[in-house]
Amino acid sequence: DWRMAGHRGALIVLEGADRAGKSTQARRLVEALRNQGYQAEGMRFPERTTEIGRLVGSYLEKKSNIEDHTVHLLFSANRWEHVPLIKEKLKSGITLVVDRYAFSGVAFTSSKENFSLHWCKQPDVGLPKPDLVVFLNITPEEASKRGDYGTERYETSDFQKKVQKRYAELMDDKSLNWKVVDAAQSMEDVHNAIKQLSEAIITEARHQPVGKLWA
Ligand code: NYM
Ligand code: MG
Repeated sequence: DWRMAGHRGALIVLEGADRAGKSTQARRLVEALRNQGYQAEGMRFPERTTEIGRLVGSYLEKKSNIEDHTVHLLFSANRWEHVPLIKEKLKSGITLVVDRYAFSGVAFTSSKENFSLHWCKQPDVGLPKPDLVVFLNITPEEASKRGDYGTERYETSDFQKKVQKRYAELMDDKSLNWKVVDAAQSMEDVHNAIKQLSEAIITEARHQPVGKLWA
C-alpha cells in the first residue's frame, strides 16, 4: 500500500497568531491522518521539556528575563536540537504535524523594536524545509472574541497585530508552500480544509528529498 514504508513522511507546519486554533487543529489532523492509515505524529515549538526549552518556557511565563537576541537564538536552538529526530521520523515514513516553527520565531522577534526580518531568519536557515505551511488566518477582532489572551509574554493585542504583519511579509516568500486557511470558519471546516491540503502534500512529498529552509 502506498501509505506504508519506503516513502518519507511529509513535514507539515501550522502557523498563525495566538488563538487561531493551531494546537487543536494539529491534534485533530494527526488523529484524522492516522485514521486514514497514515503514520503521523505531532510536534510543537517551543518544545518546553528540554534544557533549552525550559529556559524558553520560563522566559515566556515571565519567570525570567533573557536579552532579546539571546532568547531568539534559544528558540532557534530548540528547533535545531530536534533536527536529528525530525529527519529520522520523516525518513521512517512518519508525517510530522508541527505546531509553530521558524516562522513563529521570526514573526515574534521581528515584532520587537529594531529587529529586521533578515536578521531574525538567519539562525533558522538550513532547517528541514516544511513541505506545507498552513497559515490559520484570524483577524485580531475575531481572535479577541475567543476570550482574553493568556498572561504569557507577547499575549497582548498590540503585539499580536505586529505579529500578523510580520507573518504577511513572510508569506510573500514564494519558495515556500504557504496555504492560508480562514480560521474564523467552524472548527470542522477548518479541519477539513487542512486535512485535504495535508493528504495532497503527503502524496507529493513522498518521492522528493527534504529541502533546506531559506537556503
Ligand atoms: N514563540 C514561539 C516565539 O516567540 N518564538 C518561537 O520561535 C516560537 C516557536 O512563543 N506566543 C512564541 C509564540 C507564542 C509563544 O507558544 C508560545 P505556544 O504555542 O503558546 O506554546
Ligand atoms: Mg499560546
